[in-house]
Amino acid sequence: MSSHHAQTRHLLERILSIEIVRVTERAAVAAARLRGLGNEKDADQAAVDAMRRELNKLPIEGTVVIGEGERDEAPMLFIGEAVGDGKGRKVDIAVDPLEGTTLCAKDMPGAIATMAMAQSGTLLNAPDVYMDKIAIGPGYAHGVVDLDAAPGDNINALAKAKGVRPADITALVLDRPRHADLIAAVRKAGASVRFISDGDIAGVIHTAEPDVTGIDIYLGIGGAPEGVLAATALACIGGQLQGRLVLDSEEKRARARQMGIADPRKKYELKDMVRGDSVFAATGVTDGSLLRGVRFRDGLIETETVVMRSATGTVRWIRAEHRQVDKFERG
Ligand code: VTB
Repeated sequence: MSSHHAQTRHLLERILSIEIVRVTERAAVAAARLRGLGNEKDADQAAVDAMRRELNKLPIEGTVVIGEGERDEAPMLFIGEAVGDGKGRKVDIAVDPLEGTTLCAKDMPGAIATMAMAQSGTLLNAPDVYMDKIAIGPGYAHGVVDLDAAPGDNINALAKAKGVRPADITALVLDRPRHADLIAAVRKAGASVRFISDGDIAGVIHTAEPDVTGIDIYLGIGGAPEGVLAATALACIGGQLQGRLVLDSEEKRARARQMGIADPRKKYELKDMVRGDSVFAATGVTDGSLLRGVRFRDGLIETETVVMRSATGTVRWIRAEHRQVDKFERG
């Protein structure tokens, strides 16, 4: 590639990393209009429609590799859908237009609109199934914790590496019956468990700043799409993440095979989920621990977004005031 080419490519990536902020902003605002109305589906659809509209304005030839459902289901941003104006760079797109639909419908903390963009062919193409995950922040030797180690051993290893007692370790876990054994084992090792009802992308991101969040490790089974999105964030801010798809039926294994997954038991490292340069963005829908939610004021909409680039590790927090409210919402 000529240096001129390399330069334009670089420039384009830099521009795109700001452009994607518009995408999550609009999805967040659309969903926020339906906060607290008890209708998860409508809120999700509103976020999807806004996200698609904005994605299609980007100068990219994008393919959704992490999305919601398959082609013939509800008109979601489906896996395989082409997005962008079709004229720019080929990129992989991962979306979770409304992460925490229940949180939004109940106007509870932590709903976000999120997406990631990466070099074409570099994101794990995961079906919409569960993923068993383990994540810690930056600064530890690789492999200090492991998905296949006993939870108690992971807590002890992490405490030792951090130079604290297991009692000083806090694990974040989704509050689900399926985690009963995991929770018991973590507590038996002496660590404490903090629960979230939804929203494990933010949960994984929080492990990167234990001093601020009080969270040292994320453990348990959540969505696979959320796992890949969290991986794109950690690829920017550092930290370790391992995941394994939960392919517990022949139907799911067949679906995974079709997406190119030969080994249904494969343990994915972060670098297997995100193999190239990526950009991650999230905008708050409801107020949360990661981001402030959308504020509607007289003639003004306020949003807060975080956008990260893996190539440089830059993290930007963007507080925006949108003034042409009608235009902003109509697209
Ligand atoms: C998690 C969480 C999501 O789904 O992935 C979780 O991050 C896992 O699924 O916000 P179950 O709800 O079936 O346990 C969400 O809670 C909702 O999409």
